[in-house]
Amino acid sequence: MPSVLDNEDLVAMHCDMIAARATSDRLWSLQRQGRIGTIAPIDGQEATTVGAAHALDPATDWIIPQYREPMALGRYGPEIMRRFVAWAIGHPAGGHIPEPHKVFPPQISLATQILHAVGLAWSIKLQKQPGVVLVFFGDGSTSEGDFYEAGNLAGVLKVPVIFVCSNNQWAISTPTSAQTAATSFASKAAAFGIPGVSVDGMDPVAVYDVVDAARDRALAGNGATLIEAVNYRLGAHTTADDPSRYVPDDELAWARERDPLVTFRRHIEDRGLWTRDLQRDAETAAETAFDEAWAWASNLPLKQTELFDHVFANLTTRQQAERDALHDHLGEPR
Ligand SMILES: Cc1ncc(C[n+]2csc(CCOP(=O)(O)OP(=O)(O)O)c2C)c(N)n1
Ligand SMILES: [Mg+2]
Repeated sequence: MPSVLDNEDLVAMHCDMIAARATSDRLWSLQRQGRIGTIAPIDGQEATTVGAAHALDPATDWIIPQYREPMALGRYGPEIMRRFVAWAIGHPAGGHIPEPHKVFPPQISLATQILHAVGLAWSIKLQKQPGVVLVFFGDGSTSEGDFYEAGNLAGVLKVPVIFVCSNNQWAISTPTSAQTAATSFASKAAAFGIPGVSVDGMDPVAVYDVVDAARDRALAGNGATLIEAVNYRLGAHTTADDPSRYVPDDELAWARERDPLVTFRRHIEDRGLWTRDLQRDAETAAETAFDEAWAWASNLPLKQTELFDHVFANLTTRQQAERDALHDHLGEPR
């Protein structure tokens, strides 16, 4: 499949991957300094996220991330990183990304966001709005009932949704061999009556191409696609994990050879699009962007009762009672 990406796109994708890795490293070190809570690094999954995001139109297409992807969504603007850093600090407001940004908050509760994606895509279809919904989830999420419910409904309703299973080979310490007996995660699409495709998730252009095709299909009214992006988790599951206890050394060494930041850099250097100076400039720009996001998020006033905002249009009676109790506990007026 010929890619429609031009040289500028390739460079932009590489810059977004550099920014994602820099963000991952900075958040890791902030956690180690005790300045933020648990964080899940993205190392190894940059090409999957960046390639997919570049196939979308930020003006019309929604992204529903899991917990790693927000740091690789530079294409959707600096607001996404600012809010993600705020979320990492512990601001409830970090979970709310204001319009016109079409990005959902990070999701920790596995697979629940896949249902949200199908619901959103259904509403887009009913309201005859332009655009598609792309949802990220991991290999581990495919063992959740929500994945099957969402996939089934998407198939029946023919909604404009793109499922991207970021298969990083691990669900914490559970390897894919213990996750499924299926030949691939993409093969699960057969049960939903939708196309399923496996792609090299360490290659942003390959991911771009399959997401682009899935988007065309969705926009033409032909419904959902399941994409399995095969990559490798190069780091720990989270800052609370020690992968050296279970990831085989030789397997990790093999995966590191395929690190998208190394291989894609080589690719654009070979095409005469990239130099050592440009690499240094991009790394500096990524650090500056993180500094700005950190400064913004650190100065955000903490409003814990925001926890209850932006969940439902009208809170349930029980939620109202819980919010009132939190106000009272904090000594704030209701
Ligand atoms: C419903 C639910 N069950 C269990 C967990 C605990 N948990 C957090 S991350 C994780 C593994 C997820 O693996 P995968 O889906 O492959 O995503 P990855 O972290 O590898 O990107 C588990 C079991 C959770 N967050 N939510
Ligand atoms: Mg996984």
